[in-house]
Amino acid sequence: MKAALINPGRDQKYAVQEPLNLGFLASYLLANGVEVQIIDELAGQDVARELELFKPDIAGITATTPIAPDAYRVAGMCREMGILTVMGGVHASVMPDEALQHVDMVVKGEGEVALLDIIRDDIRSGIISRPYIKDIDSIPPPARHLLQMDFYVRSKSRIPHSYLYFVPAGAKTASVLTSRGCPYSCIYCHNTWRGTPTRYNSPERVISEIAGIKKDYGVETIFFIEDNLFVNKKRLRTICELMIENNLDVLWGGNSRVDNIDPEILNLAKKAGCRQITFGFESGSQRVLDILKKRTTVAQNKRAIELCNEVGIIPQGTFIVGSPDETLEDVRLTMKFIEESNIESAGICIATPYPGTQLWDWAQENNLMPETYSWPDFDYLNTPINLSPAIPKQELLRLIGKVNILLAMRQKGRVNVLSALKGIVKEPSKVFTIAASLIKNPYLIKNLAGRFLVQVFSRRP
Ligand code: B12
Repeated sequence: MKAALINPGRDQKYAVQEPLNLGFLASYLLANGVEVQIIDELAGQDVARELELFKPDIAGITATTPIAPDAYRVAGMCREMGILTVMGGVHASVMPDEALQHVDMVVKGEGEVALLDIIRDDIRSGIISRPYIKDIDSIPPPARHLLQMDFYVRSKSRIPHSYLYFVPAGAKTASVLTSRGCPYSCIYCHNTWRGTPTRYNSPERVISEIAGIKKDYGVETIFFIEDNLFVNKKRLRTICELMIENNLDVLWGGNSRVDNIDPEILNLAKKAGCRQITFGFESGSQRVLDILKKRTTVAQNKRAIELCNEVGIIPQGTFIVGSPDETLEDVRLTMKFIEESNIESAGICIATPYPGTQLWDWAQENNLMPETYSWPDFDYLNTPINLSPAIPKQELLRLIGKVNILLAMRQKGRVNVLSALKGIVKEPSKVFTIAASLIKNPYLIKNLAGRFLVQVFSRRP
């Protein structure tokens, strides 16, 4: 039995990190005797050509919401070739009926066991879900040898302004996922682990996986992509101690909530190579943090930045504007927070009601859904649904542009004009795309100027 796992999509802004989800599915299938290939359209592979060569019995496609139309296009191609087609991932999990119109089968939630059952039991149609895997050490590390690692380790050079801010220019990078789940329930978030307890890989497994990646791909930096690396401090402490003991010599970053850190864990993490923590700050307005059910305070946001700066870890983070009932005054508080906090790197996005989230339900209940919308617009800046009618979207974009410029001005380090120009020379067609968007929405000018400046000034390693 041969299975092809496909990462669809052509918008390379999404190609920051390797699709570890397909890596996990592949390693689980391989361990159970299935022949597997991963085809990564986002990394530039030609799906039709690879399918012709591999001739799989089954194709499995992953998708987040903005990628869904690409996933459906690829599904159509697979079915035309007579291949049994299954879709999984966040979008198919929350919109299974929609996805089922394009494929033979949909997997809801965690995919390893479901996909193996489909193959072993020759299931050929319907919506399938299986209980979650309790011991995630039983899933082998992602089959990175099947991923386009050469493409992804160069992520920092390809996309210098991504959130991999701590990665020195030109350094090789890779990602790991060492836990599944999140015990919190912020209203803008949906992930496939909903309803399952948070599960962790053992510290020993984490160390051996990272050591293996270093050896196989020569990476100097690692990002832990899980929702919250710092939520289980006991485990993280052991991981840090083992990193130091084993002289792992890797610089790393990860995500955390602002209330999950303290000076002790930060000092140990720094010693073990931690150089960046990405926080979901979300807002400088307590009213908005409460609306988002974030269960954090503005004071905690401020303290997290101070603590990281004291220890020498870059506090990076994301902010949301345009949340339900947000007013211009709330947005101003967020801008003031960014101005006063001396944070160097941050991402700001417009509240986007992804299907499956409480925000989505809120938008439906309050009749805020437009008559038509398309999934690719669900990308944080183009959101087709305005959740805060008190602030026009153009005003939000104007304010985001202003903050981006402020952040760009703060970047320390050397000027990297050459790499920015190289980007334009490599893809001249981008100039036309940008011009078209600007004509449609002049407020984007400020935004782009800010992003361009962020790209031009990159932090000294
Ligand atoms: C790391 C990450 C990224 C990274 C890397 C993504 C990548 N290439 O994997 C980057 C920065 C590139 C990124 C980008 C984006 N991300 Co992101 N990201 C994440 C994060 C934190 C972890 C993803 C991950 O690897 N999870 C671990 C894997 C193992 O889980 P999984 O993908 O759900 O896969 C399991 C099941 O879904 C299922 N499955 C998945 N695919 C398939 C396929 C088949 C055939 C089967 C059977 C099963 C199956 O089995 C898997 C293993 O059990 C998640 C949050 C989260 N906790 O998942 C957000 C998350 C996936 N991202 C999200 C979003 C919105 C985005 C962006 C749209 C943001 C933007 N505007 O730029 C883009 C879209 C990128 C894309 N290619 O689609 C949302 C998706 C919401 C939605 N409805 O679409 C999430 C859920 C965050 C959230 N909670 O809101 N992201």
